[in-house]
Amino acid sequence: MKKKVLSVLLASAMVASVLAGCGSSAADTAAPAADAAAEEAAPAEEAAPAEEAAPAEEAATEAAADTAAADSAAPAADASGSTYALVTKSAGNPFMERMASGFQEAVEAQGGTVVIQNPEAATPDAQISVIQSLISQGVSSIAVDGNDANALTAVLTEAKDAGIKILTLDSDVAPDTRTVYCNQAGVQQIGETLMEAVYDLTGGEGDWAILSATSQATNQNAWIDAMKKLMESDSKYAKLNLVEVAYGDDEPQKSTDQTQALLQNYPDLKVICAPTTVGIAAAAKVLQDQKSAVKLTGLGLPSEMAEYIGDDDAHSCPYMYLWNPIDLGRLAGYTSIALVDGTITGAAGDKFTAGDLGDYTIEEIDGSTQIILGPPFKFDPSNIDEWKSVY
Ligand code: RAM
Repeated sequence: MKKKVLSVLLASAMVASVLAGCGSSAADTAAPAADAAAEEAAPAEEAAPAEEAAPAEEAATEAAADTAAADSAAPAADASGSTYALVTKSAGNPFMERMASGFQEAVEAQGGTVVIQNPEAATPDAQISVIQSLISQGVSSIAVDGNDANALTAVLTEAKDAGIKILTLDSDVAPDTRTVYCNQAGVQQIGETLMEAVYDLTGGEGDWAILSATSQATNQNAWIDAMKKLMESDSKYAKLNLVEVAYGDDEPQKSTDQTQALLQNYPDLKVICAPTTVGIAAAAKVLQDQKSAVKLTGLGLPSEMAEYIGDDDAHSCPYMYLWNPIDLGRLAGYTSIALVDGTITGAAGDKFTAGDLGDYTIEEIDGSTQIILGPPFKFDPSNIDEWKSVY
């Protein structure tokens, strides 16, 4: 995957509004790991710290030139006359809101009309009813953040039969019901990154638990499976004991309750890993308020987690990871346009330019067609203040 041309503009992104700054991402700044992401080989810890990449003002001119070159090589698509829909996992999730803002910005910049649907709950049923209404509206494309791998098959087939282009982002559905999956980072890479964090924070042995989103969430389940497989296959993890996978359903209160239950049920618990931004924020507050010795890691939004990130006993989360949700939405927006205007069909090898995110090639990964945004990025006390106002 091509390195993003705007990586060096991070500094300006951080002083601009979130929307205006969405061209720069945490993944972008992790440039040295970006090429390795395609191979899903490099643990995210090897990524360059944001501050190494961010203030590289001398590279800004070069980046601007790259952008101009990309722009002249690939004229902006004209998306006017078409309506591009996004169906998020659920309303009230700040990750989804940022993703939606990126989608909207990318599509509207090309003249397209955007419809964002946030289902009331993170369930497939709630998504089925909004997708049915989008079919009635006759939208051109639907980008879905799947609440279930298989339960959306019938409604998405109906949409496809009606001539609507279907793609997924963040959380996939059954591959034969969509054209392509905009994946934030390689599944294996996320699994390895989180497993390594658990190993580090436990000291390599003892009880740990996962606080996930919903039990059907395709993305969380894939990451959890990757972690479990690593534990089974690598003797390095033999002394780690995964006591439970709890589900907070991406609801703050349920995630809080589940965290409290984990603390109560497992007195020897050392670490909770929450691969969900909603879960990690809820768990961080519980652990920090209770001055618990249990440490937390996982996937979190810097804006929600800044007060919990720290190396000392007063903070519950030494470090965590994520990617840029705004850029993930933008990538899905550009992909939607490319599908509707026929630049791509979603087949492996298809190439297109996702605006200033750069050029992408659709890859065949684990038997399904995907576009990978970039590697996960590590947030710790050294960089959290830089990022908390970005997303
Ligand atoms: C939550 C959602 C989303 C996931 C992030 C990390 O916001 O479950 O699907 O990608 O966490």
